[in-house]
Amino acid sequence: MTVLITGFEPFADYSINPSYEAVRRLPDQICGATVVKRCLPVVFGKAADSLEREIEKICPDIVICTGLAGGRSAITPESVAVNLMDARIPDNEGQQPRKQKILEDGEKELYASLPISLMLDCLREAGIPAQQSDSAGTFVCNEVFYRLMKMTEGSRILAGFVHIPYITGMGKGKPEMKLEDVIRGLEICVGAAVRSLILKA
Ligand code: PCA
Repeated sequence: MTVLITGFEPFADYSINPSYEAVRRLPDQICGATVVKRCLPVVFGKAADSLEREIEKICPDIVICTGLAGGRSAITPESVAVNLMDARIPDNEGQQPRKQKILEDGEKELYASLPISLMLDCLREAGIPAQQSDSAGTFVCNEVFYRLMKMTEGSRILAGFVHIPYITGMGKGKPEMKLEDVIRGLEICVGAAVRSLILKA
């Protein structure tokens, strides 16, 4: 079994992006599955195009994309992606779409196929703050999430998005989590997805 997990490069004024900092430190095997890690650009269009190419190349059974949601105090698996790009800040190539659809004829919403409740149970059991989120925003993370769900629609691939909080030293008064806890949290999310797929087989 193969899991593709992605984080993002830094964006806005941040010098690091904790999503990729955590992703790149994950073990190469989790619950017997091979873990492939990639870093996506914070650029509308390009991030999802690059994800699509990786999915075609790697043929993963599970895809988990992760990104930073500064200000949140828990690991937050996202339930739903919306067909909307509305950027409050420019992406890393200066694009700033306002009130635009991702796919002209696409559904309004697409739902994650990851086992979110199981992931939340496992995270909480390990003492890691965790909560379902019902909004991945309207920036690059949501676009990647929406296009990921479109790409994997009707397939057996389990896919979805997990937002993570600031890590220690980044929050400037906003909630933070230790990098080790974010890594452990993502490892738990991957493990839960792998086990649920094994149970389905
Ligand atoms: N967070 C941004 C984009 C990249 C990232 O890590 C977002 O939530 O859209």
